Amino acid sequence: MSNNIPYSLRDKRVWVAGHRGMVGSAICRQLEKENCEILSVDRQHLNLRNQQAVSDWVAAQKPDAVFLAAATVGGIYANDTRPAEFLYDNLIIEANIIHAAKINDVEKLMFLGSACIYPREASQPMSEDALLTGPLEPTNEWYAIAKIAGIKMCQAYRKQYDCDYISAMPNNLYGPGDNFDLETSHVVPALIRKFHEAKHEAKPNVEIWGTGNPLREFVHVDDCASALVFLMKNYSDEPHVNIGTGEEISIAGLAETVSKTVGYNGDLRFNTDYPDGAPRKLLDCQKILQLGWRAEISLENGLEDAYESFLESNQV
Ligand code: GFB
Repeated sequence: MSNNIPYSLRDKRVWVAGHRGMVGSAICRQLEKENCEILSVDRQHLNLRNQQAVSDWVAAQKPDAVFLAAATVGGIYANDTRPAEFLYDNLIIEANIIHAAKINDVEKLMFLGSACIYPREASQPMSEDALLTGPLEPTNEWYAIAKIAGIKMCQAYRKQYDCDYISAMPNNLYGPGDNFDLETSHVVPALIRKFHEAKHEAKPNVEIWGTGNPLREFVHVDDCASALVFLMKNYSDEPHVNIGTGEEISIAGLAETVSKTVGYNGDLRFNTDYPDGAPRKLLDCQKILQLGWRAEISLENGLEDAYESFLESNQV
Protein backbone atom coordinates (compact mmCIF):
# COMPACT_ATOMS: atom_id res chain seq x y z
CA MET A 1 0.00 0.00 0.00
CA SER A 2 2.82 2.47 0.80
CA ASN A 3 3.87 2.58 -2.88
CA ASN A 4 0.49 3.76 -4.09
CA ILE A 5 1.84 7.20 -5.15
CA PRO A 6 1.68 9.47 -6.99
CA TYR A 7 -2.11 9.35 -6.86
CA SER A 8 -3.65 11.37 -9.67
CA LEU A 9 -6.87 13.27 -9.04
CA ARG A 10 -7.45 13.82 -12.75
CA ASP A 11 -11.00 12.84 -13.79
CA LYS A 12 -11.65 11.46 -10.31
CA ARG A 13 -14.88 11.97 -8.38
CA VAL A 14 -13.73 13.67 -5.18
CA TRP A 15 -16.08 14.11 -2.22
CA VAL A 16 -15.27 17.04 0.05
CA ALA A 17 -17.18 16.21 3.24
CA GLY A 18 -17.68 19.51 5.07
CA HIS A 19 -17.49 21.65 1.92
CA ARG A 20 -19.32 24.60 3.57
CA GLY A 21 -16.73 24.90 6.34
CA MET A 22 -13.60 27.04 6.23
CA VAL A 23 -11.32 24.09 5.41
CA GLY A 24 -13.73 22.27 3.11
CA SER A 25 -14.36 25.37 1.00
CA ALA A 26 -10.60 25.99 0.75
CA ILE A 27 -10.11 22.37 -0.38
CA CYS A 28 -12.79 22.91 -3.07
CA ARG A 29 -10.95 26.05 -4.29
CA GLN A 30 -7.70 24.08 -4.42
CA LEU A 31 -9.31 21.13 -6.24
CA GLU A 32 -10.56 23.42 -8.99
CA LYS A 33 -6.96 23.30 -10.31
CA GLU A 34 -6.95 19.49 -10.48
CA ASN A 35 -9.35 18.60 -13.31
CA CYS A 36 -11.41 16.43 -11.03
CA GLU A 37 -15.14 16.35 -10.33
CA ILE A 38 -15.94 17.79 -6.90
CA LEU A 39 -18.82 16.12 -5.06
CA SER A 40 -20.55 17.78 -2.14
CA VAL A 41 -23.82 17.54 -0.26
CA ASP A 42 -25.56 19.97 2.08
CA ARG A 43 -26.54 19.04 5.59
CA GLN A 44 -30.27 19.27 4.75
CA HIS A 45 -29.75 16.43 2.27
CA LEU A 46 -27.34 14.23 4.22
CA ASN A 47 -27.05 13.90 7.99
CA LEU A 48 -23.46 12.80 8.54
CA ARG A 49 -24.44 11.46 11.98
CA ASN A 50 -26.69 8.84 10.35
CA GLN A 51 -24.67 5.80 9.37
CA GLN A 52 -27.18 4.31 6.92
CA ALA A 53 -27.74 7.64 5.19
CA VAL A 54 -23.99 8.17 4.76
CA SER A 55 -23.49 4.64 3.39
CA ASP A 56 -26.40 5.05 0.96
CA TRP A 57 -25.14 8.44 -0.26
CA VAL A 58 -21.60 7.13 -0.84
CA ALA A 59 -22.98 4.01 -2.61
CA ALA A 60 -25.05 6.23 -4.93
CA GLN A 61 -22.37 8.87 -5.62
CA LYS A 62 -19.39 6.51 -5.85
CA PRO A 63 -16.56 8.92 -5.02
CA ASP A 64 -13.06 7.77 -5.91
CA ALA A 65 -11.47 9.93 -3.22
CA VAL A 66 -12.69 11.63 -0.04
CA PHE A 67 -11.45 14.61 1.98
CA LEU A 68 -12.93 14.19 5.46
CA ALA A 69 -13.13 17.83 6.56
CA ALA A 70 -16.58 17.63 8.18
CA ALA A 71 -16.38 18.22 11.93
CA THR A 72 -17.81 20.07 14.88
CA VAL A 73 -15.14 22.67 15.59
CA GLY A 74 -14.69 25.73 17.75
CA GLY A 75 -12.32 27.76 19.86
CA ILE A 76 -11.20 27.26 23.42
CA TYR A 77 -14.49 28.33 25.02
CA ALA A 78 -16.70 26.15 22.81
CA ASN A 79 -14.40 23.15 23.31
CA ASP A 80 -14.33 23.65 27.06
CA THR A 81 -18.08 24.06 27.53
CA ARG A 82 -19.53 21.58 24.97
CA PRO A 83 -17.45 18.41 25.55
CA ALA A 84 -20.21 15.95 24.67
CA GLU A 85 -20.91 17.54 21.28
CA PHE A 86 -17.24 17.77 20.38
CA LEU A 87 -16.69 14.11 21.29
CA TYR A 88 -19.89 12.57 19.94
CA ASP A 89 -20.25 14.56 16.70
CA ASN A 90 -16.67 14.08 15.65
CA LEU A 91 -16.52 10.38 16.53
CA ILE A 92 -19.73 9.53 14.72
CA ILE A 93 -19.04 11.67 11.63
CA GLU A 94 -15.58 10.20 11.10
CA ALA A 95 -16.69 6.63 11.85
CA ASN A 96 -19.61 6.88 9.42
CA ILE A 97 -17.56 8.36 6.58
CA ILE A 98 -14.51 6.11 6.98
CA HIS A 99 -16.65 2.98 7.16
CA ALA A 100 -18.84 4.05 4.21
CA ALA A 101 -15.68 4.69 2.20
CA LYS A 102 -14.44 1.18 2.96
CA ILE A 103 -17.63 -0.66 2.06
CA ASN A 104 -17.95 1.34 -1.17
CA ASP A 105 -14.34 0.84 -2.32
CA VAL A 106 -13.21 4.47 -2.17
CA GLU A 107 -9.62 4.49 -3.48
CA LYS A 108 -8.19 7.11 -1.17
CA LEU A 109 -9.29 9.08 1.89
CA MET A 110 -7.70 12.00 3.70
CA PHE A 111 -8.69 12.51 7.35
CA LEU A 112 -8.19 15.93 8.82
CA GLY A 113 -7.19 16.29 12.47
CA SER A 114 -5.71 19.05 14.59
CA ALA A 115 -2.53 19.87 16.50
CA CYS A 116 -4.43 19.52 19.79
CA ILE A 117 -4.01 15.72 19.51
CA TYR A 118 -0.55 16.08 21.10
CA PRO A 119 0.11 16.02 24.86
CA ARG A 120 -0.09 19.37 26.63
CA GLU A 121 3.52 19.08 27.80
CA ALA A 122 4.95 17.57 24.59
CA SER A 123 8.46 18.79 23.84
CA GLN A 124 8.49 21.51 21.18
CA PRO A 125 8.36 21.51 18.23
CA MET A 126 6.00 18.52 18.32
CA SER A 127 6.82 15.74 15.89
CA GLU A 128 4.30 13.18 14.71
CA ASP A 129 5.62 10.56 17.14
CA ALA A 130 4.70 12.69 20.18
CA LEU A 131 1.16 11.30 19.78
CA LEU A 132 -0.07 9.41 22.87
CA THR A 133 3.03 10.09 24.94
CA GLY A 134 1.29 12.07 27.72
CA PRO A 135 -1.91 13.72 29.03
CA LEU A 136 -3.87 16.09 26.78
CA GLU A 137 -4.71 19.78 27.30
CA PRO A 138 -7.93 19.65 29.41
CA THR A 139 -9.78 22.45 27.53
CA ASN A 140 -9.85 20.38 24.35
CA GLU A 141 -9.28 16.77 25.32
CA TRP A 142 -12.74 15.70 24.05
CA TYR A 143 -12.11 17.01 20.56
CA ALA A 144 -8.55 15.66 20.67
CA ILE A 145 -9.73 12.16 21.67
CA ALA A 146 -12.16 12.12 18.72
CA LYS A 147 -9.42 13.24 16.33
CA ILE A 148 -6.98 10.64 17.70
CA ALA A 149 -9.69 8.00 17.13
CA GLY A 150 -9.98 9.20 13.51
CA ILE A 151 -6.24 8.78 12.94
CA LYS A 152 -6.41 5.32 14.50
CA MET A 153 -9.42 4.37 12.35
CA CYS A 154 -7.47 5.26 9.20
CA GLN A 155 -4.53 3.20 10.44
CA ALA A 156 -6.74 0.26 11.42
CA TYR A 157 -8.55 0.22 8.06
CA ARG A 158 -5.17 0.39 6.31
CA LYS A 159 -3.84 -2.53 8.39
CA GLN A 160 -6.87 -4.79 8.27
CA TYR A 161 -8.46 -3.94 4.91
CA ASP A 162 -5.55 -2.44 2.96
CA CYS A 163 -7.43 0.87 2.56
CA ASP A 164 -5.33 3.82 1.37
CA TYR A 165 -6.43 6.21 4.14
CA ILE A 166 -4.11 8.96 5.38
CA SER A 167 -4.29 11.69 8.03
CA ALA A 168 -2.97 15.23 8.29
CA MET A 169 -2.72 17.47 11.39
CA PRO A 170 -2.71 21.21 10.66
CA ASN A 171 -1.97 23.75 13.34
CA ASN A 172 -4.40 26.59 14.26
CA LEU A 173 -6.21 27.57 11.04
CA TYR A 174 -7.64 30.94 10.01
CA GLY A 175 -8.71 32.64 6.80
CA PRO A 176 -11.69 33.28 4.52
CA GLY A 177 -14.88 31.52 5.57
CA ASP A 178 -13.97 31.51 9.27
CA ASN A 179 -16.54 31.66 12.06
CA PHE A 180 -16.55 35.16 13.59
CA ASP A 181 -18.99 34.44 16.41
CA LEU A 182 -17.29 35.50 19.66
CA GLU A 183 -18.57 32.59 21.77
CA THR A 184 -17.61 29.80 19.41
CA SER A 185 -14.76 31.13 17.29
CA HIS A 186 -11.01 30.67 17.43
CA VAL A 187 -8.76 33.52 18.46
CA VAL A 188 -7.97 35.03 15.02
CA PRO A 189 -11.57 35.64 13.90
CA ALA A 190 -12.51 36.69 17.45
CA LEU A 191 -9.79 39.36 17.52
CA ILE A 192 -10.68 40.57 14.01
CA ARG A 193 -14.27 41.11 15.12
CA LYS A 194 -13.34 42.65 18.49
CA PHE A 195 -10.85 45.14 17.01
CA HIS A 196 -13.15 46.01 14.11
CA GLU A 197 -16.07 46.74 16.45
CA ALA A 198 -13.86 48.63 18.94
CA LYS A 199 -12.55 50.82 16.09
CA HIS A 200 -16.07 51.68 14.93
CA GLU A 201 -17.38 52.25 18.44
CA ALA A 202 -14.20 54.20 19.45
CA LYS A 203 -13.68 51.93 22.48
CA PRO A 204 -10.56 52.69 24.59
CA ASN A 205 -9.56 49.02 24.94
CA VAL A 206 -10.24 45.49 23.75
CA GLU A 207 -10.56 42.44 25.97
CA ILE A 208 -8.17 39.58 25.19
CA TRP A 209 -8.83 36.24 26.91
CA GLY A 210 -6.14 34.78 29.15
CA THR A 211 -2.65 36.13 29.88
CA GLY A 212 -1.56 36.74 26.28
CA ASN A 213 1.45 34.45 26.92
CA PRO A 214 0.43 31.24 25.07
CA LEU A 215 2.30 30.64 21.85
CA ARG A 216 0.49 29.54 18.71
CA GLU A 217 1.41 28.70 15.11
CA PHE A 218 -1.24 29.98 12.68
CA VAL A 219 -1.75 28.40 9.25
CA HIS A 220 -3.74 30.17 6.53
CA VAL A 221 -6.48 27.84 5.32
CA ASP A 222 -5.34 28.12 1.67
CA ASP A 223 -1.89 26.87 2.71
CA CYS A 224 -3.59 24.05 4.58
CA ALA A 225 -5.72 23.10 1.55
CA SER A 226 -2.66 23.12 -0.69
CA ALA A 227 -0.89 20.78 1.78
CA LEU A 228 -3.90 18.46 1.93
CA VAL A 229 -4.16 18.13 -1.85
CA PHE A 230 -0.37 17.70 -2.05
CA LEU A 231 -0.50 14.87 0.51
CA MET A 232 -3.47 13.24 -1.21
CA LYS A 233 -1.37 13.03 -4.38
CA ASN A 234 2.04 12.32 -2.87
CA TYR A 235 1.68 10.50 0.43
CA SER A 236 0.45 7.03 1.23
CA ASP A 237 1.47 5.64 4.59
CA GLU A 238 0.22 4.90 8.09
CA PRO A 239 1.66 7.78 10.17
CA HIS A 240 -0.19 11.10 10.15
CA VAL A 241 1.59 14.22 8.82
CA ASN A 242 1.89 17.65 10.50
CA ILE A 243 1.06 20.87 8.61
CA GLY A 244 2.54 24.10 9.94
CA THR A 245 4.49 27.20 8.99
CA GLY A 246 7.39 26.86 11.47
CA GLU A 247 6.59 30.31 12.91
CA GLU A 248 4.97 31.02 16.24
CA ILE A 249 3.66 34.12 17.95
CA SER A 250 2.28 34.89 21.42
CA ILE A 251 -1.41 35.73 21.76
CA ALA A 252 -0.35 39.24 22.85
CA GLY A 253 1.81 39.51 19.70
CA LEU A 254 -1.09 38.28 17.59
CA ALA A 255 -3.38 40.87 19.17
CA GLU A 256 -0.89 43.65 18.31
CA THR A 257 -0.68 42.39 14.72
CA VAL A 258 -4.46 42.09 14.29
CA SER A 259 -4.99 45.58 15.77
CA LYS A 260 -2.59 46.98 13.13
CA THR A 261 -4.33 45.04 10.34
CA VAL A 262 -7.70 46.42 11.41
CA GLY A 263 -6.38 49.93 12.16
CA TYR A 264 -7.33 50.05 15.85
CA ASN A 265 -5.21 52.25 18.13
CA GLY A 266 -6.57 51.53 21.62
CA ASP A 267 -5.19 49.31 24.39
CA LEU A 268 -5.24 45.58 25.08
CA ARG A 269 -6.89 44.40 28.32
CA PHE A 270 -6.04 40.82 29.33
CA ASN A 271 -8.80 38.97 31.20
CA THR A 272 -7.30 36.06 33.11
CA ASP A 273 -10.74 34.76 34.13
CA TYR A 274 -10.57 33.03 30.73
CA PRO A 275 -8.28 30.02 30.21
CA ASP A 276 -4.99 30.13 28.30
CA GLY A 277 -5.26 26.55 27.10
CA ALA A 278 -2.08 24.92 25.84
CA PRO A 279 1.03 26.97 26.70
CA ARG A 280 2.68 26.28 23.34
CA LYS A 281 1.79 24.32 20.18
CA LEU A 282 4.51 24.41 17.54
CA LEU A 283 4.60 21.57 15.04
CA ASP A 284 7.71 19.86 13.75
CA CYS A 285 7.08 19.83 9.99
CA GLN A 286 10.23 18.05 8.81
CA LYS A 287 8.18 15.27 7.31
CA ILE A 288 6.05 17.37 4.96
CA LEU A 289 9.03 19.63 4.15
CA GLN A 290 10.98 16.56 3.08
CA LEU A 291 8.08 15.41 0.94
CA GLY A 292 8.36 18.76 -0.89
CA TRP A 293 5.62 21.06 0.49
CA ARG A 294 5.99 24.32 2.39
CA ALA A 295 3.65 27.10 3.56
CA GLU A 296 3.66 30.30 1.51
CA ILE A 297 1.33 32.78 3.20
CA SER A 298 2.85 35.05 5.88
CA LEU A 299 0.76 35.88 8.94
CA GLU A 300 0.62 39.56 7.96
CA ASN A 301 -0.69 38.81 4.45
CA GLY A 302 -2.98 36.10 5.74
CA LEU A 303 -4.52 38.45 8.31
CA GLU A 304 -5.18 41.09 5.64
CA ASP A 305 -6.98 38.42 3.64
CA ALA A 306 -8.94 37.22 6.68
CA TYR A 307 -9.99 40.81 7.55
CA GLU A 308 -11.13 41.43 3.97
CA SER A 309 -13.18 38.26 4.02
CA PHE A 310 -14.75 39.36 7.34
CA LEU A 311 -15.72 42.72 5.81
CA GLU A 312 -17.24 40.96 2.79
CA SER A 313 -19.04 38.34 4.87
CA ASN A 314 -22.54 38.71 6.23
CA GLN A 315 -21.10 38.25 9.73
CA VAL A 316 -19.98 41.91 10.13
O1 GFB B 1 -7.96 29.91 19.07
P1 GFB B 1 -8.32 29.41 20.41
O2 GFB B 1 -9.73 29.48 20.82
O3 GFB B 1 -7.83 27.92 20.50
O4 GFB B 1 -7.48 30.23 21.51
P2 GFB B 1 -6.68 26.99 21.15
C1 GFB B 1 -6.10 30.43 21.40
C2 GFB B 1 -5.62 31.32 22.52
O5 GFB B 1 -6.14 32.64 22.31
C3 GFB B 1 -6.05 30.91 23.94
C4 GFB B 1 -6.66 33.15 23.52
O6 GFB B 1 -4.98 31.12 24.83
C5 GFB B 1 -7.19 31.90 24.22
O7 GFB B 1 -7.39 32.14 25.61
N1 GFB B 1 -7.68 34.17 23.23
C6 GFB B 1 -7.56 35.49 23.52
C7 GFB B 1 -8.87 34.00 22.64
N2 GFB B 1 -8.67 36.16 23.19
C8 GFB B 1 -9.50 35.26 22.63
C9 GFB B 1 -10.82 35.36 22.08
O8 GFB B 1 -11.46 36.42 22.05
N3 GFB B 1 -11.35 34.21 21.57
C10 GFB B 1 -10.68 33.01 21.59
N4 GFB B 1 -11.25 31.92 21.06
N5 GFB B 1 -9.44 32.89 22.14
C11 GFB B 1 -8.26 25.24 20.14
C12 GFB B 1 -8.86 23.95 20.60
O9 GFB B 1 -7.39 25.61 21.12
O10 GFB B 1 -7.51 25.13 18.96
C13 GFB B 1 -9.43 23.17 19.51
O11 GFB B 1 -9.77 24.22 21.62
C14 GFB B 1 -8.63 23.19 18.22
O12 GFB B 1 -9.56 21.86 19.96
C15 GFB B 1 -8.13 24.57 17.89
O13 GFB B 1 -7.56 22.30 18.31
C16 GFB B 1 -7.22 24.59 16.69
O14 GFB B 1 -5.48 27.02 20.28
O15 GFB B 1 -6.44 27.29 22.58
